[in-house]
Amino acid sequence: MPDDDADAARLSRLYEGHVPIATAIEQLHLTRYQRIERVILMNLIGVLRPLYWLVRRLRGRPFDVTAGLEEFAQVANPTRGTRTKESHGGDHLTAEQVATYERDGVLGPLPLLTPEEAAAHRAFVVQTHAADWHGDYAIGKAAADELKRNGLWAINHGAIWQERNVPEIRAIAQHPVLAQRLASLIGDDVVAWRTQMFVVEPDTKGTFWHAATTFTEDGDLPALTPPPGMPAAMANVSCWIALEDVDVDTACLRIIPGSHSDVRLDTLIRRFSRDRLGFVMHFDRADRWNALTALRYTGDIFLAGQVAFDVALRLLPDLYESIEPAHYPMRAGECLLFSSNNLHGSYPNRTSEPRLAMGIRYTSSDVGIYAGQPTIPYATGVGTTEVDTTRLRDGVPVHSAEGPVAARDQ
Ligand SMILES: O=C(O)CCC(=O)C(=O)O
Repeated sequence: MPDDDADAARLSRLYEGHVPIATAIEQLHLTRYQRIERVILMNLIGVLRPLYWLVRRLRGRPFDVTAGLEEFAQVANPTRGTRTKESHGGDHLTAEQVATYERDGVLGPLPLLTPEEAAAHRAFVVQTHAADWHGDYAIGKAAADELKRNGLWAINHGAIWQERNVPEIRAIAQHPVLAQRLASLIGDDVVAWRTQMFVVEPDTKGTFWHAATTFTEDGDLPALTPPPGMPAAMANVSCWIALEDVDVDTACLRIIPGSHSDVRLDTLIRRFSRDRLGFVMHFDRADRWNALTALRYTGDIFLAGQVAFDVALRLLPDLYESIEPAHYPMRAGECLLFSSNNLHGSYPNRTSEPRLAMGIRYTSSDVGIYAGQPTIPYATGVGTTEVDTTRLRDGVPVHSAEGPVAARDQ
């Protein structure tokens, strides 16, 4: 097959369930003022670009975003658990399941809650959110108010339920079955560092492809700091619990199994956050138009992410070339374990009901959590196991001869 056809086939596989960025941008409703402002800004950037590159060249700061990326194309991701079903019984994973996780970075669906428990939990989340339950938000009141003003406030944004110590959430995060499964992957000191609800509203697009190793999405500082020698893709295991039956019409997850071993996209995105202006100036006119629109007029980070994804696919023509997206229809209460560095997203929700899922992110007690970020008072106050927060320094566990700070899974 000629290269162009291969590229087109790869793109159409990846884009199944999503609209191309140009269409998505065209479909946005911008006010007249925003449209005029956008044209002015585009022209301004167009004029400033040659000047920008001249200054940059004179200061000896060339722009080579793909330099050295090859070394991130195939990273080994060994798990750290020592307990398996064969050695410790119970709900630990079998050695074969652990090997599958190492290869694919995804395991499941696995049974967890009953459909009745999932339905009850779903109702609890919806009611609690609708009651505007805590009135102050982990993302900050100003950001919450802005989202509400723009009609964008969703369950996702209340997001970090765990920090609020909600017993119903805590009970699921500490589920003993999950603790044992995770111990087979993470090791004996499992910490739930963040819980979140994921909603896909009725008749809307699903979550666009993304990957996150150390979760810098909330700012420039990574939420997780793995210890030396731990591959970033193993710092986090995500557990995604379906709160109703999901399939390709109801926004089930899509994942590219094995893509957690190719951290080029994540590395590019981190380079982007260190040199935003350089990247934007590097974009061609169409990409600048799309990026400007998404970032300035929508607040939709996944739309901006789609621009970055398109650019990354062009810069790295072999990215995800030989790996196939898989989709994961699930029954209510089932869970999927996956490395968040696997490229993942979801299908559109073509029904009239919101699709709700609960996400729990787990790590190991020797990984720094929100290190040096004073705004999160107790990131790991609750988890599958308890963390002794009195022994956290700047959010990072302080180790001693007595061993790790988190209790062991029972
Ligand atoms: O539920 C979704 O649509 C996306 C989930 C996701 O991004 C995650 O679990 O990290």
